[in-house]
Amino acid sequence: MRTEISEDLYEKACTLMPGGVNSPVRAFRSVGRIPFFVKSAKGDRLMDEDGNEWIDYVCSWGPGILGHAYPEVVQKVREAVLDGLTFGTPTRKEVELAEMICGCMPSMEKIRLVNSGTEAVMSAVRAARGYTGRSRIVKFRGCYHGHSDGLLVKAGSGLLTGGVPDSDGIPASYTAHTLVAPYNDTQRVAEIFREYGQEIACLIVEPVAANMGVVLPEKGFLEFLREITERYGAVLIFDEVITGFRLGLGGAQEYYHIRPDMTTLGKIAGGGMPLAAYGGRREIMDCIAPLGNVYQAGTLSGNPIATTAGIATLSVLMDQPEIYTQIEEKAEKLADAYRSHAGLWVNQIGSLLSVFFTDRTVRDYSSAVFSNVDAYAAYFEYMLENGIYVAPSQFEAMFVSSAHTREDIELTLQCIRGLDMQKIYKW
Ligand code: HOZ
Repeated sequence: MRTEISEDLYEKACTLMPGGVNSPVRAFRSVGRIPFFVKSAKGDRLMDEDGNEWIDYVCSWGPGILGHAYPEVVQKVREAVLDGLTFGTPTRKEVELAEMICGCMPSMEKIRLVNSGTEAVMSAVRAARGYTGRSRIVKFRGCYHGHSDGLLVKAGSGLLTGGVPDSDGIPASYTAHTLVAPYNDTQRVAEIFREYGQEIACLIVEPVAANMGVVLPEKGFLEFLREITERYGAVLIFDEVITGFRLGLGGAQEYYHIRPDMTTLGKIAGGGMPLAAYGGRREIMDCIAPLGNVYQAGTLSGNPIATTAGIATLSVLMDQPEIYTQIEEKAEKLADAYRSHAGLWVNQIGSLLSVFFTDRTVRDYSSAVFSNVDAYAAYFEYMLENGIYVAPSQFEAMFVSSAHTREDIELTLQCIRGLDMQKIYKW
């Protein structure tokens, strides 16, 4: 594998950007190597500056459900660009995309388009606080909801491997209203509500956690969250930035038949462009300016190129709903191959999966962090040497797309079967 050009770029990048990157996990630090620099991508393949090519199971951390450079999406974006890049005015496409999203997720009676998942969550929490007139929020240990101040408490994703439990630069007063419970622990949630119930504005949860690796909600967990938030008049927010349009057109809320009060979306909703959304019950959304006093705004919100990519991507998924069964089947095959090895725990749902380097059940943050991250790093290196790119961290998800070909899935299966666990674990 040639790495000279990526090495040079990385050296220069490190003089210009913190850690040489624009988002921490991309620096590959938790797998103990330097990152490759991608030049282009097509279908299920990534090509780097040195001419290496990988089968990609990161898919830009989720948006790439159709693979890279999907022809219809690219064509629509090309056409849209000629009409102008940004107007800062309402457009027809915003209305079209809003209608599509609300049609897929009926719990979103009204929606606001923003630019990133972080912005969507931050705004949803503000709306919930404005609506209820309460301050406290409940989140789960290991669930990641973007990097806004109040939510960087026991968060997942890069924070699990970055060596800092939470973030510097956040005054304690900003997180004083954030209460944290272990994922899947209904008893602890009940205790929190018994103590603070009348002060809780909202409870936010990834209905399938995917930022401490993939962790599934246990039977009754989401139902319990629905019931207790309703009982105490708190807003239930489903963070579906990853699961939205990934587990199906209706996301995790359709999959588990739970109607949250609010939902946050990103990734697939923008078809690979910076677009995210939050929405929910009409009376909550009507608290947002200019109708109400909860302020939230953005110059590039509802950007015409991003809405075009979103519309094009969702149109493909709506026209070909069989994609969901196909990508789930591929993910199941991969999961089965991993499960044939001792010393691994696999969580999989739809086209999302994670392989944890532990033989214990992974059901929450404490069990996830029990994984052997050195073994994960050895596995990552082995996959890379075999032309396969998986997440450069134990605590992220593996994403399967409609572009993963039968041949590439077969190559991946062979590679998984060939894993030498003695070597990986240095047994
Ligand atoms: N927050 C993303 C992982 N859950 C990482 C995004 C990126 O580095 O691009």
